[in-house]
Amino acid sequence: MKITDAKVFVGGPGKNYVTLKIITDQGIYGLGDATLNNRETLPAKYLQDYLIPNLIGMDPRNSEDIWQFFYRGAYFRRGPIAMAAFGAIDMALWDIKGKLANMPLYQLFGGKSRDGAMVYAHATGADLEDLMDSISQYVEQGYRAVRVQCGIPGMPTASYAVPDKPGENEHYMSDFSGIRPKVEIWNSDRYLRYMPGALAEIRARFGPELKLLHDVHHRLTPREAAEFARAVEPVGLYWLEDPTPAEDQSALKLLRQHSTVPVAIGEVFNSIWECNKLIEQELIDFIRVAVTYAGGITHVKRIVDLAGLHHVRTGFHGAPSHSPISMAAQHHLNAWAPNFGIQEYLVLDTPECDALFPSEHRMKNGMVYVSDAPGLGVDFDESEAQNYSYKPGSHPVVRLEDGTLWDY
Ligand code: KDG
Ligand code: MG
Repeated sequence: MKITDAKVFVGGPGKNYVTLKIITDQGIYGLGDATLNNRETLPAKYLQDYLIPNLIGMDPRNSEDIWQFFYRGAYFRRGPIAMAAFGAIDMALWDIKGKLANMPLYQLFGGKSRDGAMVYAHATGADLEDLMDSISQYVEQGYRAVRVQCGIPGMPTASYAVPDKPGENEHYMSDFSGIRPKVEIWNSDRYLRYMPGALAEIRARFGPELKLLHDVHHRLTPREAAEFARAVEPVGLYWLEDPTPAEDQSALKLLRQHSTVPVAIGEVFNSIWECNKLIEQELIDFIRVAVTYAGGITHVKRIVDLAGLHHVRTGFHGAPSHSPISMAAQHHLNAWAPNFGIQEYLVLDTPECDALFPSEHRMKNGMVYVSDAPGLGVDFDESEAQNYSYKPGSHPVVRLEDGTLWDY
């Protein structure tokens, strides 16, 4: 069996998805997702210029050797661009393998460990009352877990994942006004004074059963993060996400000395080499990698197995950065993983998105039910794809009130 061709598409409804289609001499094709939010053209170019010319003629069944060929064969290894490109190839090869075996991927991993996988939604508010309304809407839809973010009084601009005005959407999802970033102003002191009380009010309003998650988005110093984690301990968070910038991994030791709040990290990690110390030293409780930028199913499955040895559960990244193709790969891993925790779920379930990526994966009452179709169980409509093209976009940058650049 041989790979005869591979094509890359960039674009999508309200997003720039990077979709790879690998075609074989037996009429079976596989799909992969190389979307790297706001840098989408780069993995696409890496695929087109370097990886696809090598891929043609290879036997698609040898997904492990192909992964090793690209990873070990690249002298300058790792990084999100390369790992997103390898990840897309790997997903597509697993898709082909599943179709050859006529089995859904979770069967090839070891079968189902659960019927449905719990997901969490993003509740967001310009202020606390706006956030309470947003949480109520998700609770009414049957969600059992919600990430909660709200505006901080006195902050000169909206902060991370918070709309400017009540009722609007969180703005990081859809800023395609160009490649020059907007500026958000941040003040850690105001955040530290306000947010623990706001989280306590949310807990009081919604009771003990609702799982509450909160994302600090890398903005605190290690000492501040330890103070915050200790302050929010009575809230009983399901997790505290990215309390500090992820590069300084020893920062979490200080937090651990002062708090037992569960910590979730890893959405910006792209290899097991960024996860292994945090996992082995049991400094985190949830690993947040995604099959997209962390080298596909082959590599993420290794991370999941390592995490399982150290009581670390999965909480894969699932912001709209990912297309329904990598989300499908995660649905299969979530159905299988013995150490599954939760799945972030922000697939844009619009008619346009469903037309571009038809699939039988279903979300109901805050649970995802994986499709039994062979392979990934998601398709890609090339004629629909002709309706979309690349739109330049950007994440905001963050500055302190005196102009100092801070972590987004
Ligand atoms: O592209 C960046 C977003 O995916 C990120 O800001 C979302 O932090 C995020 C999350 O937890 O979903
Ligand atoms: Mg996050």
